Amino acid sequence: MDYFLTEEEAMIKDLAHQIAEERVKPVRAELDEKEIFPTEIMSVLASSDMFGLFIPEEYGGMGKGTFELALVVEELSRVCVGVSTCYAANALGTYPLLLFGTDEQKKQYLPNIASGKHLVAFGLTEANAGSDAAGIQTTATKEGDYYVLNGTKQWITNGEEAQIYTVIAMTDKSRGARGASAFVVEKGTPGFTFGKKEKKMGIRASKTCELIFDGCRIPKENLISKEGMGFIVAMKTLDKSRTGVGAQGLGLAQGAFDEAVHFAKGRVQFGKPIISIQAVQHMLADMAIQIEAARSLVYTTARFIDSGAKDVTKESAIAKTFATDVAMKVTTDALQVMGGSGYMRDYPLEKMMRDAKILQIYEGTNQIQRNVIGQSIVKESARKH
Ligand code: COS
Repeated sequence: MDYFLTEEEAMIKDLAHQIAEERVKPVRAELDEKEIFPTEIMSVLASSDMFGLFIPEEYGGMGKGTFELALVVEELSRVCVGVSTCYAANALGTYPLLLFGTDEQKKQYLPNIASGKHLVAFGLTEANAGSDAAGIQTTATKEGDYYVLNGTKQWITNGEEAQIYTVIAMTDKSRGARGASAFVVEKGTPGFTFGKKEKKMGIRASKTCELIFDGCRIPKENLISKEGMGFIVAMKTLDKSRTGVGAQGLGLAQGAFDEAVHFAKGRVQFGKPIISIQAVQHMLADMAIQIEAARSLVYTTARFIDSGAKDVTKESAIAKTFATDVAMKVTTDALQVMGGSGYMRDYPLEKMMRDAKILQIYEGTNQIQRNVIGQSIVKESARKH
C-alpha cells in the first residue's frame, strides 16, 4: 500500500529503518537478555535529530509532528520494542511541557531534549493509582516560593536514565482529579531518589523504576500550567502519546510478520516450503489484513492529531487499542507459523511476543481505552440528540 508519504516523511522513515537494521537489530537479543539500557543507540538517534523531531524549531527541534514520530517509532518497534519504548517514553514525558509549558519553561528544557542531551520520563502511576489515575497520593505542598513533593511513583519508564521528570501530584486532595497539578523535576534535586528497579517480562532494554519524593523542594516556577490542571495535563498528554503506542504495535506486528514469512519460505516439511501450504498462507493473509488496517488507522490518526483537531481522545484510544491488539495477535500467530523454532530464543519471535503484551497494558490498558471510547460515544450522542 502506498501511503503517499512526502519526500521528507519517507526520508525520516528510511533513516529510522536504517538505524533499526544497522544499530538495533544486531544487539537487540543482548540488550533484552542482559537488560541493558541502549545508551549508544540513544546517542545515534540523537545525532540523527530523532529527539528533536516533534519539538518546534524555535526550541531547537525540527518542528514535525505526531505523524513523523509515529514513523520512527514504527521502524524501531519493527526490530525492538524495548528500544522504541526508551525513545517513545521520552516524547510522553515531554508532552506536558510542550502542550502546557510556559515560554520560559520551554526555553529552559526543550532545547536539551531536542538535542538528545536530556532524556525525559513521565511520572503519573502509583502503587494504588494505575487505571484509576485520579487516585494518586503523591502530594505537592506550597511553601513560600517552593513546592515540596512527597510520595512514590511506580513503574516509571526511563526512570533513573532520564534527567527531566514531568510529575503529577496532588496540590489539593479534597478536590479529587481537580486537585492534581503537574510539575517538572530535575534529576539530582535533593529529596528525589530512585527506588525499586523492575524486572519485566518484556521490553527489557527499557528501564522501569520507582521515583521517590521525600521532602523534595522544587521552585514554584516548576509548576506546569496552573494548580488543579494536573489531571487534564496528564489526560491530554496521553491523548497525544497513545497513537505512538499504536505505532509500536504496528511496527512490532510488521516485524513479526516479516520473520514468519522469511521462516516459512525456508522451512521445508512434507517435501515443500511451508509457505506453499494453504493453512499457513491463510494465517499470513490474516496477519497482513490486520497489519494494513492498523497502519491505515495509526497513520490517519496521527495526521488527524497534527491537523490541530481539538479533541482526539476517542481517536487515539481507538488507534492504540486496535494496533496493540493486532500486535498481540500477530506475534502469537507468527510464532505459531514458526512452530518449535519460534518458541526458541534463537529466533526473535519469543521476545516479540513477550514485548507485545505490555502494549495492551501501558498508557492505559485496552480495557480502559474501551471505557474512554465508550464515554466519548455517550458524550457525542448526547450532543447530537
Ligand atoms: N481530555 C480532557 N479532559 C479529560 C480527559 C481528556 N482526555 N479525560 C478526562 N478528562 C476530564 C473529565 O472531563 C473530567 O472533568 P470534570 O471533572 O470537569 O468533569 C475529569 O477529567 C475526570 O474525568 P473522569 O471522570 O472521566 O475520570 P475517571 O476518574 O473516571 O478516570 C480515566 C478516567 C480517563 C482517568 C481513566 O479512564 C484512564 O484513562 N485511566 C488510564 C490512565 C493511564 O493511562 N494510566 C497509565 C498512565 S502512565 S503512562
